[in-house]
Amino acid sequence: MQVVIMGLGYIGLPTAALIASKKIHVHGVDVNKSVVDTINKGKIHIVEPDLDGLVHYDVQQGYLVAGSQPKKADVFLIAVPTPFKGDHQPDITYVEKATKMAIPFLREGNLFILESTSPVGTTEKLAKLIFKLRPELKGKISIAYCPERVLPGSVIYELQHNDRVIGGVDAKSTDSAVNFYSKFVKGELHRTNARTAEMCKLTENAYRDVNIAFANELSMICDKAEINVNELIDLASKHPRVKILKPGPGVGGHCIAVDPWFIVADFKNEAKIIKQARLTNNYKREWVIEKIIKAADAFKKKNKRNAVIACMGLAYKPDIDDLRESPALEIVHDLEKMKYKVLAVEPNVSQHRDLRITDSAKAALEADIIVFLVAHKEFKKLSVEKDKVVMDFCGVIK
Ligand code: SAJ
Repeated sequence: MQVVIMGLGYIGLPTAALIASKKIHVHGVDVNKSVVDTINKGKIHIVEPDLDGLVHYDVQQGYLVAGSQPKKADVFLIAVPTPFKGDHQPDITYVEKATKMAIPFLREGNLFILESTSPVGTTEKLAKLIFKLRPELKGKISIAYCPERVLPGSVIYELQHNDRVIGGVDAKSTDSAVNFYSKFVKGELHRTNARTAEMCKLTENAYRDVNIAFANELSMICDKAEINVNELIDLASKHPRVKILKPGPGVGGHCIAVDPWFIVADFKNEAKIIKQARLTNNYKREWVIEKIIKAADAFKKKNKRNAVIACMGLAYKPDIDDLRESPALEIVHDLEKMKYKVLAVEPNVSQHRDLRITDSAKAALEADIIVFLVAHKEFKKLSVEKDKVVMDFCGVIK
């Protein structure tokens, strides 16, 4: 069996590596030449535990090869990004481009799979595009949508063990996609149609976004009501049917802050809570900045000098080095732009393009105001002197 994977990023590369490790020949395609060269050397261009060893092994064994162009195969799998445009409208140009690149190589009996997070109806749209250019393939190939649902940081484990939702444009397509995934997924494979599978992926991340927004809204209410939000959440969650997520400085990463907009864009009148959750989670960052500024200005008034503010954590969530769309990083940038004296502390990153990163012990000694933005495990052990102003936006302090 030959598999072509279009897009060798955070999802495409681990998927390619896992499939190749089952002794299936994988030809990975990426438009970025340096990505192709890196992989062909058995190395990787992204940070993901356990991935480097797997890619090295697959390339050495000859089961994984990268290139700039697709070739004839049995299965074509699209895993390119679907960002949104300035007005929060989904942008599926990469998906369409990758599909157009694959179309000339399609043959009777092939399976074509879309994994990229996409608005409802995208897979049917791609089917139309394929049959417009290759009408002779109508009824002769299978086309399905199967979203990835892996957590950055444990991708290789989750790719194998998580359940998958698989939706074909027809029953035969669903069957052949289920058959394909059963070769490397140990989790259950759930059959549906393409539209439901597309909506399922969006729903999962919108669900989490709405629940985080609930926690963030509570944190702002509690601040006004002089109640410790973390204690409150712990207590409320003792109810057998209540489980509240944790408030933070906002929602980062490439998925949860993006995917809900794909629902809002197509269902403006209906998706009210989903849209408000996005707005609330974005607003939380502004609210945090205002709080820090207030504390810094009060310090200056009292002490007749500018406060040194230690910002603890830059990553988009605890215990990772991923800074993509990180609210903590944006808060630090904004404070710096406003000329506040900031010490950026991030134990998982040693260097940054435009920030000087310091270690937490030093920051704890030098700073006047200590702001916890990400609940990294290192911060939980830190003892802070009593004379410091401490602001905990992520529940580090017990
Ligand atoms: N966050 C909170 N409070 C919480 C939980 C998370 O503020 O209680 C914040 C995090 O700090 C972070 C953001 O939310 O800024 C997102 O973090 P996450 O761990 O919830 O999710 P991601 O973006 O790393 O990965 C998500 C996952 N989706 C779900 O859990 C429903 C993952 O399974 C998906 O595969 C991934 O999105 C994706 O690719 O869509």
